[in-house]
Amino acid sequence: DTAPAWWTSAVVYQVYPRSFADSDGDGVGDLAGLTSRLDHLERLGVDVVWLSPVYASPHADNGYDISDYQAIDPVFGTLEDFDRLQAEVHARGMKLVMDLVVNHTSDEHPWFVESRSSKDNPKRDWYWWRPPRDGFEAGQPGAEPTNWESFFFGPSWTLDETAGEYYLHLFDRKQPDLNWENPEVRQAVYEMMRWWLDRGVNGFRMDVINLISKDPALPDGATTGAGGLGDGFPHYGNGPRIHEFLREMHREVFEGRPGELLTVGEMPGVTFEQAKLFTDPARRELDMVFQFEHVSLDHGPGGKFDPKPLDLRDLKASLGRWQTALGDTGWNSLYWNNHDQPRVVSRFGDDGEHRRESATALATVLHLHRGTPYVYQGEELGMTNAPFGGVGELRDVESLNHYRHSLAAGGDPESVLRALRAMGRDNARTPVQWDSTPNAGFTTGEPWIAVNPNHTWLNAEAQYDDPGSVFNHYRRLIDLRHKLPVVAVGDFRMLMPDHPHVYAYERRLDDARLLVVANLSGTTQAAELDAEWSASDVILANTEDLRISPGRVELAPWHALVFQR
Ligand code: ISL
Repeated sequence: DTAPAWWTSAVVYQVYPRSFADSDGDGVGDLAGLTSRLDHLERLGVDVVWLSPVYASPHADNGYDISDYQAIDPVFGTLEDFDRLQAEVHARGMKLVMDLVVNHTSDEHPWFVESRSSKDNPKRDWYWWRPPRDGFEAGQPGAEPTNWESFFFGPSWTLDETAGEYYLHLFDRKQPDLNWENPEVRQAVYEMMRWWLDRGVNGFRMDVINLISKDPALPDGATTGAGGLGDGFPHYGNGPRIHEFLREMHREVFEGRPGELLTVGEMPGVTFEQAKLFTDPARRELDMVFQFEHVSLDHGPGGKFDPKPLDLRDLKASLGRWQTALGDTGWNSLYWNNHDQPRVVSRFGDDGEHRRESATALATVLHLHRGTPYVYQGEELGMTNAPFGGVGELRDVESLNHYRHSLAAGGDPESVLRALRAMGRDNARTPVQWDSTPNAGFTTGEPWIAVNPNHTWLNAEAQYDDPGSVFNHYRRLIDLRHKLPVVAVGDFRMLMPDHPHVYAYERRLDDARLLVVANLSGTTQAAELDAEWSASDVILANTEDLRISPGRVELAPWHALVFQR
């Protein structure tokens, strides 16, 4: 067999550029700002930077609605700024991975502008156009070609008056879905990808890539209740040609390219059986995928905005299942956070009394699994959810649509807001907290979204020289992955699966063994250990207070220990 892939010992850092660092005082983060802060990433020790979209965009969904794939949006800078950033990233020995958003474009992309211009435009078939449902007039309620509900609420079809037809948008109406059945669409995408690779980028994070193959029959989904809308997922999630498309993309774009590249597919609703197929290297599709099972465990019957407390046993069962399923073939991505998820320390940890301990315990548990860890900006500082006062402080299209639709359906504004505060995506999008100055060192202007008031004490500057800080704990975890092959490629075995508060597992590679034991609760917990482990085997802990006796360890709230032999 060959050597393990380079990304088995790599850690990826996600930058959401709008909220990272602003160089010109317009209140929006930009490429020059990011370039000026690369020392932070180098200090942390990450290997790869994944850059959320910086392409030209009307920003209906903060850049996940692209109007030109080969231009930088002026709010972020210029192509020159991009080249400078890329050169600086590479000069620090890191790689740069771009966000690829090709399930949909912006409705302002020239492709869509042409497509909508008339029924016989050559690009008409680049998107999903359909007449009103049989027996309905255009615009009449229920006339949408299918009953599918959009991810961002309401129908996933919008009527275009020009030709009296509807177009499909699984997300916002400003994000029309491309028709991947059309080979011209696929070739245009591949050409654009090659252009970025030729420019020097090191791969792609592929937005909702498991939604690109739709069943062309477009059947209705089972109705889920909300205004008679239905769940279309079975007809576009992991659709009939998805593997064919990804293999074709691999062949057309990646095959034979020199250098170390990374491909990771974002895949809502993906199962581990499917993930194994997507990431089996022999199939030449993707290196790894983002799955969503573990970040759905606190969703209630009403979905993400009907949250319920996490049961740790569910989390262990879920992540453990994925470890086993992709144990021999395929590869896991490991993440708690990204720009769509609430902050993990507020969600699964304790962002009050035990903030530092819970942030470091959660990090320890995640990073020492088998897979490639992803750190989302601010996570390495233990940044928390934001205390949004009212709906006026929210910016995200998903949150605002949810608010509007819930109130229209008779929801109580205060309880809708409470759910948005807990689960809304804006929690992840408040500016990175660099220092204690009024705008946290993010901007000299008016930030596009409010800075979290806790930046006065929770910030990067306060953490660099504090050995016990969340930042320095992440640094040590990343270092462990670089140094220890057992972290990168060892086997995984879950321990104590039924314990409600302790997360424990073992990794093995030949004679090397690693043991992770963490108390993910606010009360003291005890765990039994194999008698051979002793305090002298501890290589990393988020406390100096070790309570280890032969065969037993006692863990104060949120304490996490790593043993190695
Ligand atoms: O966070 C979500 C809503 O609850 C997810 O469903 C999310 O929309 C889904 O994971 C897809 O996310 C990606 O594509 C979206 C974009 O808004 C997200 O920011 C992106 O990560 C559409 O491009």
